[in-house]
Amino acid sequence: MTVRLGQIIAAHGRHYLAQSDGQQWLCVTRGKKSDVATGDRVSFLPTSADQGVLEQILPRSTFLFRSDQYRSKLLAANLTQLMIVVATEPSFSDDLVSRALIAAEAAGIKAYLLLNKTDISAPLESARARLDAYAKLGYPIYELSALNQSDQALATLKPLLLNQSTILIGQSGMGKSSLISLLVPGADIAVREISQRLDTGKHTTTFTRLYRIDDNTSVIDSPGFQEFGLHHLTEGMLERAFREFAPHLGNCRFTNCHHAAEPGCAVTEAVARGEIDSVRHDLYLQLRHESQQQPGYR
Ligand SMILES: Nc1nc2c(ncn2[C@@H]2O[C@H](COP(=O)(O)OP(=O)(O)OP(=O)(O)O)[C@@H](O)[C@H]2O)c(=O)[nH]1
Ligand SMILES: [Mg+2]
Ligand SMILES: [Zn+2]
Repeated sequence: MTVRLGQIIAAHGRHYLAQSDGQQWLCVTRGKKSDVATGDRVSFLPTSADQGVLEQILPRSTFLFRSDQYRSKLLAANLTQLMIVVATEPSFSDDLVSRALIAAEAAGIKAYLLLNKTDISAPLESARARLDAYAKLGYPIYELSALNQSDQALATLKPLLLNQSTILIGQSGMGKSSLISLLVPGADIAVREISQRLDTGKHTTTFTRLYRIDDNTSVIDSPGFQEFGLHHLTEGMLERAFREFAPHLGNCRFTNCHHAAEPGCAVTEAVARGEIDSVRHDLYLQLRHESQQQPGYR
């Protein structure tokens, strides 16, 4: 059989589901190589009517990583944008939202925030107030209710997704899969089928899954996360990922300034004047600390 081209639409352990011409193929990698991610464009050699062996990963336009002290994990490849889903209830973590934004900046992809479950009115105002900090940084925020105002949610999302490769990420229970099933009717069923094929046997979101909406539009559902390590980002990547630092970079007294305790640091001076949120600067220091904790880093 001849080699085919496809896109990875789901990854679980060392099993991958590739879509090629509307058909799905359960693929494995040769040997131990397993740096394949959802969204990857691949070539594979069919070994039966619906199975194959991955040959090559085609060059990626973008890649989104998270990492801990020991290794980094490719969450998805070839994205153009990331939507962070938060909700009125359960409450969301600002630390995680900020980390996801930093990951998007580092990957060079656009980032949005979606506030879901606006039908739950009691916590709505405080959620809005908290999100205002991200709006001030220039990140667009959209309000939705996947359950109670699904038509409106669709009308909001569709134009944002058009001709983009989008991933929805966020903590568990925020409503990522609910939004996806509005966009892709039958998505629930597809996940259940894939769970069986990839042998997870679970119905909740346990792996990333790409849904193709049209030739140029796709959306990825991902499992909720409880932490978002960014150990792989270097200091230089970090300072550029905090977009509000940009006007100040290059104005520090020392060219190799770490923006921590150095005299004449333009960034910490901006923090002192209230132009940069001190919570964000603290996160920068924390991430810088984490990036230095890499004993056996690959
Ligand atoms: N009230 C209300 N509930 C919602 C809304 N959207 C989703 N939910 C509920 O929130 C719960 C979690 O929704 P999911 O879509 O599974 O959340 P998720 O982000 O995919 O969660 P994980 O897969 O665990 O990461 C479900 O019980 C949904 O019915 C909404 O707009 N309003
Ligand atoms: Mg889900
Ligand atoms: Zn500085």
